[in-house]
Amino acid sequence: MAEQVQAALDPHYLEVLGGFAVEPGEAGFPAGTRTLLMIGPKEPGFWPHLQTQPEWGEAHPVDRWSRRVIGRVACDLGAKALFPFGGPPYQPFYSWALRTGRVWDSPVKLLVHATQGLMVSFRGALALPQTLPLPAPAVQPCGTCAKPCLTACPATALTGAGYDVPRCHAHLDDPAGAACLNGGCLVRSTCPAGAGYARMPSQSAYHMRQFHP
Ligand code: B12
Repeated sequence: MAEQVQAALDPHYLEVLGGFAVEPGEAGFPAGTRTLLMIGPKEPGFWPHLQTQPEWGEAHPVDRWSRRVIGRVACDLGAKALFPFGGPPYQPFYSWALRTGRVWDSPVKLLVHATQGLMVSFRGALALPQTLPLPAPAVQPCGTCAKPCLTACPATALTGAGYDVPRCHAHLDDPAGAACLNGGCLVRSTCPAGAGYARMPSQSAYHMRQFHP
């Protein structure tokens, strides 16, 4: 079944980033859920693929594409699809990610993944009625890291003290914030753990524009 899930995701440049077992009757999940799998972009190729899809060019293409594609995969597998967008209220993707043992909170609080670093993000989750074997827990990459994330933010908006959202927006309004706006958050892109993750600058720029229209 685990192979079947990944095989269903492969054509869409998506992958299982981690999962966890859900207790029978546990609150906060669709009835009958026994396994939750968290799904994110599989690189290289995710962004160019997305731009060939019918949703591209209309409003909120990434979320509408995620709904269609992950929704269909869920139907085919007898699962329920859950999404990080569409709130408030929001599904607690951040807390779920911590529960996988493959994603952690970083020194700047954003989530960090062993191979995708601070660039980790989710397009959806699959709530399955079966108890499935899960991706093994990984090693937190920050322990041995020099932690450049702590000092990378030119506006000191995202640091070990947390995330000052108004300060981040003010910097993005200033010409000095062009590098962040056009190439993505410098804190996220400085993460050594994510250095091998082929996220395209145009993809980061798109998400920054969503965050800061
Ligand atoms: C609302 C929201 C925001 C808000 C407010 C964040 C806040 N202070 O709470 C704003 C608009 C500021 C925001 C910004 C960003 N966000 Co955001 N956001 C969300 C969203 C939709 C809901 C969070 C929530 O309230 N959940 C409800 C509570 C009950 O659930 P929870 O999981 O327990 O909530 C925890 C998180 O909110 C976390 N948290 C607290 N403060 C912050 C601050 C930040 C920046 C993040 C990422 C998390 C975070 O602590 C909470 C308690 O454990 C989630 C998706 C989701 N469904 O969870 C994405 C999510 C947390 N965001 C994400 C991302 C990618 C971003 C951006 C980096 C987007 C971008 N530009 O590309 C930016 C940060 C700007 C930057 N420097 O680049 C990712 C996480 C990536 C990561 N590596 O950690 C998520 C999971 C979305 C996804 N599809 O993957 N975000």
